[in-house]
Amino acid sequence: MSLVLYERLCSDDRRPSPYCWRARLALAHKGLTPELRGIKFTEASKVAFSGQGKVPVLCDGERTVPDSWAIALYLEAAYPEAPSLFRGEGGQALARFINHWVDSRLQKAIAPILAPRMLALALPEDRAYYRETREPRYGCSLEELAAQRDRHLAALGPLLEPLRLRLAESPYLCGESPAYADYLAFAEFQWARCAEPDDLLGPDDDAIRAWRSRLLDRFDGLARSVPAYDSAA
Ligand SMILES: N[C@@H](CCC(=O)N[C@@H](CS)C(=O)NCC(=O)O)C(=O)O
Repeated sequence: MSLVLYERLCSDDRRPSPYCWRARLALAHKGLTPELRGIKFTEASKVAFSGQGKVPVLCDGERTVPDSWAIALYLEAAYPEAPSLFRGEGGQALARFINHWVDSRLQKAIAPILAPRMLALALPEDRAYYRETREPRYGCSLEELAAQRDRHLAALGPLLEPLRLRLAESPYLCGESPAYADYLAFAEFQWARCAEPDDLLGPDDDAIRAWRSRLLDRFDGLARSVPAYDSAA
């Protein structure tokens, strides 16, 4: 059966989207290796067959699944023999809670720091679209947003406290080995790694840094294998 993952494509073949990293890591957790197809910001029509225009979209044979959470649920149901993404009903419910926390808090804190960087990371033909869609979201130009960087960085620190506390207790959010809740949070740091020259973590964040490093190494270094921002040409 053919397995294809449509994901965001940026310049130099970079793939920074955190939503798409959720799907990449969920597939790796299940031991699956999809064919990757890059979609530019201005190519939403190329995934219109999925009934919407966003990525990730997974195609597994005849089956098309848009949305990272739906992809995780699909993989868990379709590949029950492979390692579980949730480890049971309670684990799935808690992963969904983390999904909401990441979408509504963590990503909202990280995105204003990374959005100005993303302008350069987007393909040249996508930059006008990126500016037109993101500036209304932040209510200012991307250059003004860049000037607010220190304020957004300061707001991120306290928000990471639950991660700091949990990762001081355990190598992964999900215990001795990672599962989908880990990938949800880690994908935001993977986005930062792709888009941002500086480490967003502070001096008190060694436990988060060690967790991030373990996840970069996971699956034969899958997340580490893509270029970090500072190795940009
Ligand atoms: N709820 C969706 C959100 C997906 C999403 O927003 N993906 C971004 C990846 S860059 C996207 O396609 N955005 C459309 C755009 O930027 O125009 C999920 O979890 O997969």
